[in-house]
Amino acid sequence: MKKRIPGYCPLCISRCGCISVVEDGILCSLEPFPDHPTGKSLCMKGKAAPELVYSPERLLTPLKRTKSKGSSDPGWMAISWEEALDTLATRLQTIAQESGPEAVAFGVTTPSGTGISDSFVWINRLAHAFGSPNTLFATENCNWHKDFTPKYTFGNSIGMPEYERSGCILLWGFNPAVSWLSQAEAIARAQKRGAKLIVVDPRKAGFASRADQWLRVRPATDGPLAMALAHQLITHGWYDERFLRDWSNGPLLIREDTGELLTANEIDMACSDQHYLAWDTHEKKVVAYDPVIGRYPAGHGKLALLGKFDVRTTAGIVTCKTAFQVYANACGYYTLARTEKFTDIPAQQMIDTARLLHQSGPVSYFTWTGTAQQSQATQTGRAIALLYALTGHLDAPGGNVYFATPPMANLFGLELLSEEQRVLALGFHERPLGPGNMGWITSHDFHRSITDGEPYRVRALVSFGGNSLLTKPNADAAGKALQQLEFYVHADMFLNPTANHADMVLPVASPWERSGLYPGFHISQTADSLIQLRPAVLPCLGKSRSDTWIVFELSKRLGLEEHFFGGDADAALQSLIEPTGLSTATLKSHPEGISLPLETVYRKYQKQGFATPTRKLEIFSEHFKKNGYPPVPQFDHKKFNDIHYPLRLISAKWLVYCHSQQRHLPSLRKRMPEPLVELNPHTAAVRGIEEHDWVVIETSEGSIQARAKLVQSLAEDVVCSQYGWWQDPHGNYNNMISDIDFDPLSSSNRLRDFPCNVAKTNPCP
Ligand SMILES: Nc1nc2c(c(=O)[nH]1)N[C@H]1C(S)=C(S)[C@@H](COP(=O)(O)OP(=O)(O)OC[C@H]3O[C@@H](n4cnc5c(=O)[nH]c(N)nc54)[C@H](O)[C@@H]3O)O[C@H]1N2
Ligand SMILES: Nc1nc2c(c(=O)[nH]1)N[C@H]1C(S)=C(S)[C@@H](COP(=O)(O)OP(=O)(O)OC[C@H]3O[C@@H](n4cnc5c(=O)[nH]c(N)nc54)[C@H](O)[C@@H]3O)O[C@H]1N2
Ligand code: SF4
Ligand SMILES: [Mo]
Repeated sequence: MKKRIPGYCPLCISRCGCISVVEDGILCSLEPFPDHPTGKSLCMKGKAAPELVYSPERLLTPLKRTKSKGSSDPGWMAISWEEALDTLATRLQTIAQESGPEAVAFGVTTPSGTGISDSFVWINRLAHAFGSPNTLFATENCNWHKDFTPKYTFGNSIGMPEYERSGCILLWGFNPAVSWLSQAEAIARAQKRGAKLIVVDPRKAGFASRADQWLRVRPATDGPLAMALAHQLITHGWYDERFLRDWSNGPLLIREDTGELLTANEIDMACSDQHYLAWDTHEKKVVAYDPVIGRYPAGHGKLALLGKFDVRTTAGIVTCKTAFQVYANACGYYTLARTEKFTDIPAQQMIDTARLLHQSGPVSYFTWTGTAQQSQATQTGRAIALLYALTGHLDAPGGNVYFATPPMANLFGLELLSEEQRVLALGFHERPLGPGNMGWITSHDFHRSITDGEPYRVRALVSFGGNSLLTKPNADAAGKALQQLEFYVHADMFLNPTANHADMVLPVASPWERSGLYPGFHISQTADSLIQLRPAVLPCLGKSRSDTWIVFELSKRLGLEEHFFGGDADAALQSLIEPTGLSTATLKSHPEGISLPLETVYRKYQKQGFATPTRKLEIFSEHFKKNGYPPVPQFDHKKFNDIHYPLRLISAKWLVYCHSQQRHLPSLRKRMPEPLVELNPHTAAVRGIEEHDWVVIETSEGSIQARAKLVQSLAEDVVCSQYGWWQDPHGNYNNMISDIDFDPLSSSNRLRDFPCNVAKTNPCP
């Protein structure tokens, strides 16, 4: 009997609506689901779902190690779930009693490139309920810079382009043609309708070849480029002065001597000390701004957005500039001539791009890992966000909008961690504004904790997927650290090099053997209005179980049922969706999803302000300054010229695979059997390299091999290689990257723009 069951493919962020075709209890194929807002088409990974489900390499029973950690064969032995979960719970409790719950780290793979989104909230909640502020996650190199860093500017994430109404779309270090199919479709439709397209990418990838402007930026010089474009907009007057005056903190006065915001207690003014000051150009005197209510006094004259003013304070005359002037001056450093040298972007192209931004709005933008995996990612993200702020299109029709999404209960559980436990997150003291805030830690801090006991020793890891040896920098050190862990349990569908260091592995059901909830599909209001409970279309294979099941079983054994709805996952789900007014029964009877009557409200800041300390869009971040970071974007220029090696190494995603996964699925491997490296033909020729030759890529940290792919459009000093290969002898990209050069706020790594060289070689056997 053939069944066609609606759902969505959860294997990546695109979450394409799909129909699972099941015949006689076997998953035969996945088909597109054109009525679904993300269901127009599926990629080859989605179509290969049956290969994933029935892969002979699936883990189908819990296993425990019988050989020592040093030996190449772990000597896996099958055990029962009872034994696995009992052992796990006992060990975790013992370690927590002896060393505190922070000595147990949790781990989770990326929801943007796996189906872990089905369980993400419960895994994080488990860590927090247990008392651990340490969850190892990819965030600093992944979503942090689109979802969290922008909070320091917009008080929110970057939002989502409203493609249906955008006049100009700016894709910056983001290649949706490979990484987010449903967004790519929306962009293609917008372009057909006449929207202009600007792409900033060292590679002519995806939409770059169809763009009105493709800016072939030199890797990791995106910050200076954004500042230079902003300089063009400001000097030509191509910015939304009214929006910036009314809704940014641009008018607030900054003392020239201290670089700090001038406050009301510094002048003889009858108002609260907490007020800031701006310059009234009519009255030629300061007016107080109350950040608590987010207002200036009624009836004030026009506020100065640019300019320098002498203000009489109780301690004498103090020269001040507006925050916007401070920013404009910082942008002014990035003249066309200077920026051309940094970025390799011709001066005329910068002017043309600035004009396009000005003339063809509303502008929307998206940026992702091209700008995130840099050692100055925070300032880069700020520079791009501020450039965007100049357009005035944030949360406006056709701009980057915060669509209305199905209301969900927040069960992430950060509040379950006491304040004392929260600040114990590894790396939190060094970077209090970074991912430690959310209970997420980096591999660098994790490994230091294991090997050096700094600032204390983590003794155990419970990881739900992930393959950090392949996906985080400095894999050699990572392997050594994992070997020193007292107790490591890894839950996964498959073994991988990281899991091979585990003491136990737990078999996880594939997404087709479990259900998953998705509240909002991101790419438009229609998509974001849809809430869908994807049903399991098959029973769990072997003894595999969902991550959610593992979490809830563990919660019972750890005595944490009170935080896990008595260990009842259905009750938990009902709680999660409570604010929507829907029941799980209703969602179950509508596997195609339910569209809620949600409406976009534009420019929400006009009612509620921005969720920032000044309640305005923050051109100037006092919060950054207080924590030792530049309050307006600033870059270390030495980094742009630190080449001891002649070439600059970058990496990117490929359509065929997600990160280190799927190389064992035959139909995919056939399409991309070996790792590739993209090189300019001239760079290749002077080294005697021809198309398809084996090449060795070398950095100060290590080397790998890959097949040459000659790409005329790539700059001569840029090399783009793949990461994530391990069922292959040619080496691990991330072993060529050092983990000590990272962003000082977020700790994102220099996975792009690493100095390297290439040479012709013979492949290893
Ligand atoms: N050089 C370089 N390195 C990079 C990147 C880059 O661009 N360049 N990108 C970075 C980015 S953006 C990210 S997000 C990280 C990703 O880093 P990781 O999260 O380590 O991702 P994967 O390599 O995809 O590892 C996924 C593992 O989780 C398992 N898995 C998949 N689905 C599930 C599930 O539902 N449950 C469980 N329990 N396990 C599951 C898979 O079988 C696999 O073993 O890599 C980063 N590393
Ligand atoms: N097929 C597939 N899809 C995926 C994933 C996958 O692994 N495979 N992973 C998912 C995940 S976890 C994520 S985070 C997203 C990521 O999605 P994207 O951010 O789109 O992923 P990338 O291809 O790594 O990077 C985007 C572009 O950045 C460019 N780039 C490299 N260095 C620089 C630079 O210095 N400056 C600029 N401006 N650009 C640069 C690359 O050439 C690339 O075209 O994709 C998700 N979707
Ligand atoms: S792009 Fe491919 S892997 Fe990602 S959700 Fe769609 S079909 Fe699945
Ligand atoms: Mo990611």
